[in-house]
Amino acid sequence: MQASALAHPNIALVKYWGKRDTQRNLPAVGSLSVTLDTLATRMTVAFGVGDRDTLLVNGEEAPGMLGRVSRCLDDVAGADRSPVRVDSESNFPIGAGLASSASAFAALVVAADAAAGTNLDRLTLAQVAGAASGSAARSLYGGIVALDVDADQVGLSQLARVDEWPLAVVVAITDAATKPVGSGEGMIRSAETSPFYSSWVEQQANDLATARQAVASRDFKVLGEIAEHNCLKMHSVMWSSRPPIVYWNSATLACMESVRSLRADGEDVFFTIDAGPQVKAVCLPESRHAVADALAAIPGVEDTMIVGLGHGATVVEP
Ligand code: 2P0
Repeated sequence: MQASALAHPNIALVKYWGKRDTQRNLPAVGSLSVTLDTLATRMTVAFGVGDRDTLLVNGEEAPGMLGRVSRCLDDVAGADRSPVRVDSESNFPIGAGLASSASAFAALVVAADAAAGTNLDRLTLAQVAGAASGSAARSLYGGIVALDVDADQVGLSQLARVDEWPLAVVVAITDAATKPVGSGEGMIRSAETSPFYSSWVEQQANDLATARQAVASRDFKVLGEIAEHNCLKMHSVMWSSRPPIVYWNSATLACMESVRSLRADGEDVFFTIDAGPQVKAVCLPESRHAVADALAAIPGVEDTMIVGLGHGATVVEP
């Protein structure tokens, strides 16, 4: 009763920020993302080990995350399941705005399903992962992915496979430390205090429709315009929350400026930024080296990585 799964983080181009139902962790808005390759979380789940659930993250006990993990395992295998030992290994910084909870919970549900032999379909696994961490639902799928929300559940669709539109993403790390405000707490604060929150929610359907159409017609320019606009709106909601939620540092701003100037020089690139100070520059593959070189030269950029688009979470050999 043991299995392992591998999942990649995903980066939203149209963002999820806000919850319709905090109890069930139902997003207030739909979102659209790209699943990455290279960065990955490998999760091993073993049922029937010990007399209580245990969780190791990169070899260290992580009691703070255990409640969320145990509830997610209940959703897959039933509350009467036996105790579980979970081992999680990620090859990138955790809790720093690189979507580590997305790859972690996507890998967790796939490994738990295989270990318990429950054989749930992909959409159900995505919904279970999403109940633990909203963005994790998207990492069950590869390439370009849309998450839609209706009154009481999320739906997912793959808009383009990896080989259908092989975009590249340059990740610029400007501070790998754990973020000061977690996403879940930040979303609740924004809904309660930002005067811009209701407009953010209202406009999301339009942004999603524009981005979906841009993906369908492989229109990189339109996709970039809507993604940057949507990202800046989300951060405006964060900044206008009380107390404000500011994830950026001066290198974050310098990277954004550099992306604009690369674009003015003819490179096909746009930026997006999540709940952290890292900048993700999405580009057509032919622009990736010029973009990575420019971002790496910015003072305060600690590291850059060039990644492609990846596949959805899968079972792997233990
Ligand atoms: C996203 N983020 O769409 C947005 C953009 C961060 C900024 O989804 O509370 O860890 O666990 O459902 O999925 C990060 O939030 O939040 C996130 P919970 P999650 O990628």
